[in-house]
Amino acid sequence: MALLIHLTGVNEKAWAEGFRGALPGYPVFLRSDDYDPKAIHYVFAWKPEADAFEGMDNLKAILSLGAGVDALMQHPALPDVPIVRFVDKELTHCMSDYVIANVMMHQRLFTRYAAHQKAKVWNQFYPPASSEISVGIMGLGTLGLDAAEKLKVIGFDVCGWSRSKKEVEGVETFAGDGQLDAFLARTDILVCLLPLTPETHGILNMDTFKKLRRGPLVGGPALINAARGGHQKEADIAAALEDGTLAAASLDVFEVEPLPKDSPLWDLKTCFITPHIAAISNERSGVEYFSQMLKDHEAGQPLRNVVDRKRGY
Ligand code: NDP
Ligand code: OXD
Repeated sequence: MALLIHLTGVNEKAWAEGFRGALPGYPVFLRSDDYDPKAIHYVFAWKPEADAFEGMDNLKAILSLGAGVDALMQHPALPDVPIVRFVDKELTHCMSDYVIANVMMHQRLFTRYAAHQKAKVWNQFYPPASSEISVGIMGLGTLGLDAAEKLKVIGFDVCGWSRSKKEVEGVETFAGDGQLDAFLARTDILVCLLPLTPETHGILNMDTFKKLRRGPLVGGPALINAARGGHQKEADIAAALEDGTLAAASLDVFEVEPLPKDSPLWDLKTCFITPHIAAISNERSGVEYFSQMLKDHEAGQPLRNVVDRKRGY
């Protein structure tokens, strides 16, 4: 029995130390350690290499550092064991902070005022009240629901779209492909918090942007994507910002990360870029969550927050 830490582009040593502290007596290996793959019962993974699971005949579960498991789901030799994703209060809180900050930036027309400041223009144009602005959240899961609840409390008119129908007090909900257009037609600020699956790949495209409401949000609708770069067609976002289909966009994720230096998005004044930092998995709460999960599972309890392989999230 052992836990292997396999994190690409993340400080594996720090996480391993955390797990060793939380799981006294339970062997925790780094990739660079000398270990027998047959002894590995759990792998804590982020963007694992193609040979990551080779020889692990006794694997019981894969623990995903990320809330999103799209990279794992595309692994060429993914073992047929349960995948546990990260569901965490702190991560959820951070994502809602990001969403609220960006929604309010667009509602308060900060793009317009930044341009005015640059041109030394004093023009008292009053932004619409939050109650006049409809925020449409794509994905009403752990993250989307929390953001929806908080935006509602601030006073926004919130609606949401998910795969299966949801009942959320004070939030108009839409479900499935059949209701996507109706959802878009009453949305001024579109927030993407979907998992990346074959169904949601490229969903943020020109056709989608053209269906958004052109109403109380002066200058046109805005887009916020904090989910995955694979959801967006960046050429369409650039074109939509240039021709006014979108007034502004906040992007935390990109088709290729880091965003290449020659991307036109860098130079668009109405495009707000952050480097995939909306909500990163916190080491302290991650170690606590996954160690408890491992201990509970070893004690015979079922795993929680297990990915549905068929749905892909
Ligand atoms: P959940 O699995 O809890 O929620 C996903 C939501 O999306 C559900 O409401 C689901 O519908 C809906 N959904 C899935 N497929 C479709 C579809 N085809 N059509 C309509 N709705 C769909 O995920 P989380 O809220 O925890 O996370 C969402 C994503 O956020 C992650 O997958 C990850 O990619 C991203 N993320 C980004 C971070 C960052 O720092 N930028 C940090 C953390 C996460 P239903 O409820 O019916 O199942
Ligand atoms: C995640 C992420 O999925 O950090 O958790 O993007």
